[in-house]
Amino acid sequence: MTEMLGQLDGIRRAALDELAQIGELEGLESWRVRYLGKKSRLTGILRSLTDLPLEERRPVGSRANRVKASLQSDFLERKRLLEERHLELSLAHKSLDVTLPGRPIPRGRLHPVTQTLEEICDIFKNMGFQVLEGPEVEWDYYNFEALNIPQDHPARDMFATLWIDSGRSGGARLLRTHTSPMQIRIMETTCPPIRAIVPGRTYRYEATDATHESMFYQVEGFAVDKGVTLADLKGTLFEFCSRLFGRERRVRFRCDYFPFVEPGVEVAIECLSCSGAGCRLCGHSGWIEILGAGMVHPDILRRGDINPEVYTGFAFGLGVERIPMLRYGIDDIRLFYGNDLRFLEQF
Ligand code: FA5
Repeated sequence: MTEMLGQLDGIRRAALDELAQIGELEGLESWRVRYLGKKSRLTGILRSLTDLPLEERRPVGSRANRVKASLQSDFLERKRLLEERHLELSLAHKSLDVTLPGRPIPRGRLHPVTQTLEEICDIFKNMGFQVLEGPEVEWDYYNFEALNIPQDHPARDMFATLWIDSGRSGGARLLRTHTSPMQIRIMETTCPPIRAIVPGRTYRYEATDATHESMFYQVEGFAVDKGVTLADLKGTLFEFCSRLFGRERRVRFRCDYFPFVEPGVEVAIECLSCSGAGCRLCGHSGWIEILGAGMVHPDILRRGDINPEVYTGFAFGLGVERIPMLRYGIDDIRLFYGNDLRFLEQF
């Protein structure tokens, strides 16, 4: 038995010595066949275990199995090492081809609505307006009460509202239905002359269709100074429309009602999709309404601590999505927020 144990130790030592000498991956396989293959001395000893007397079989068997397991793991470790070295060498010998064109990096771009917002802001900044932002979660007071729309006023129906709470502990909160609450907030912190625009998201509890979304963008415009008239409002909006849509595009200016302006107007643009003939996009009217506007109601100025005997002002609220719809002939507003890259990548 001692002799067999000695043989096993000898096999292990010889195998390890030889393994350490192998410097190339090709030499490894013949080592494996010699020391671990079917015809190896180790396999021979394992096969002949049954010929041994019972008391020798267990110690010799267990030593032989341990030698086999340790040689197998030494083999794998050596293989891993040689493979690593091989890879390093082949990389070091490869020359770098600097003329190879780089892989194109996918580039993102601004959303068409963001692009339009930036363009609108640039036009108004150019006319001397400053850009301000306001909260999307708003108090009932700013969204309605302060804008001459008290509880139970029928005009609340114009602004289908998403309420956040009922206001049992203080004022009720909601998702702003328009950007007009900023008229009051601006007056609370600024003295005339005021010229500001407020871009931002607005929300309405509305069934969506080709021209209506429940979340959409508006840009509020607000100007207060001595001697501001309806002619200033009309001039500002006509100039804006012609800078955005081109001088030849027809603009319609007609009466409308909003409780916080007097008089109130709406501005519509000739439908670009059908050039006024009537189509699905314009509801077959030939026109698309893009904004509501008017002269700031004296009550609103008073609420902002501004004397309406001295100052007058105009305000407007512009729907942003309708502008790229008009310009690019997009016939469904829902495409903007559908996250379809095939649509978005066109802008
Ligand atoms: C208002 O929201 C007023 N605050 C505008 C205003 C401001 C009037 C200042 C007077 C003075 P209106 O509900 O009409 O008005 O909305 C203004 C514009 O927002 C519309 O002309 C339209 O372009 C856009 N709009 C309204 N509802 C939606 C909707 N559901 N989806 C997309 N755009 C909309």
